Amino acid sequence: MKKILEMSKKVDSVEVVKSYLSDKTYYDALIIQSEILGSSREFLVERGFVEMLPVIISTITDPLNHDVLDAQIDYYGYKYYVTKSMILQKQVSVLVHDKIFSFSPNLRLEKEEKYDSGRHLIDFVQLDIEIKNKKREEIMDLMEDLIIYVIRNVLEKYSDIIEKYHPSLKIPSKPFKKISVKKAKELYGDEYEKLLSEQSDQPLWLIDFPILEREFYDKQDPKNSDILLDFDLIYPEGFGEGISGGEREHEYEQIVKRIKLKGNGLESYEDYLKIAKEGYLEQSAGCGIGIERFTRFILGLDHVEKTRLFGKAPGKFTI
Ligand code: ASN
Repeated sequence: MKKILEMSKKVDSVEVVKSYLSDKTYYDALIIQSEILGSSREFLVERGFVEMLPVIISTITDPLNHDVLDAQIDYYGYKYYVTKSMILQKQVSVLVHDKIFSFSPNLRLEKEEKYDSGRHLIDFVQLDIEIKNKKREEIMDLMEDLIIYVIRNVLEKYSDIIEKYHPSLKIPSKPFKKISVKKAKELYGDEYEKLLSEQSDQPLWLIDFPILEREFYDKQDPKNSDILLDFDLIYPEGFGEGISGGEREHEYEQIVKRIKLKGNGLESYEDYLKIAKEGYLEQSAGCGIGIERFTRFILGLDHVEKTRLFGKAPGKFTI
């Protein structure tokens, strides 16, 4: 905590406005991002998805697999969590409509060291999707189509902007390569994600994460209990991770087992566990694609903070 106060800085609000007006990147990034939002929505609605409004605060949220500072709101003596991801709400939402999506704002108070990744904002938006009774392969296939659809539209409409920022951008070809985390570690060592991304010129899938490396809601592989039926999308050219998702745990006993395995207490999930115990949760699979990261990749920018107005990068305090 002390280190954060020493290193983090307040950014002058007038300087922020001046940079928006002098650096054309913001202007162009907003045009591209607007196209990403519109094209993604069009793509999903065309395939029968129903859009739901995002959940900003709730009695339950994603525990995440990595450490962030906590964000809670006290409301008449009860505790609301600010959404870190809508995963647990998505599992409930597919009971109402089989195929749902939402542009979901997530608050993750990342430690300031994350700034250098170029990929982190503490307040970002992910396009979260979930489908009832689907396998992960169908989600991956859908996301390949979505990425191709969006990039094609961007290139068709805004080739002048792309030419200026990321002239080597091309429409990826299907199917994207898949590599298990185990295999990737054998080939590249601990820096596998970074190296895979840097050495690739096409997006690719990392699959089968070891059970303790991801959250409790990603489904354990019934054929190999050490791994999960999940995936990450890795952008090429060093742009790193852009999607994570998987099949979900939906059975009460298994969920409890998985929460305990991660060393988490059950108290924070009381409302979620009640629903699971009553047998309401069903099989589903889904994922989330970070909008700012997608924009950064398409434009080939060095940092996601350039992809939106009022972006909050780790360690910065700003309007
Ligand atoms: N959106 C992700 C998923 O659907 C979860 C996350 O962002 N942590 O799996």
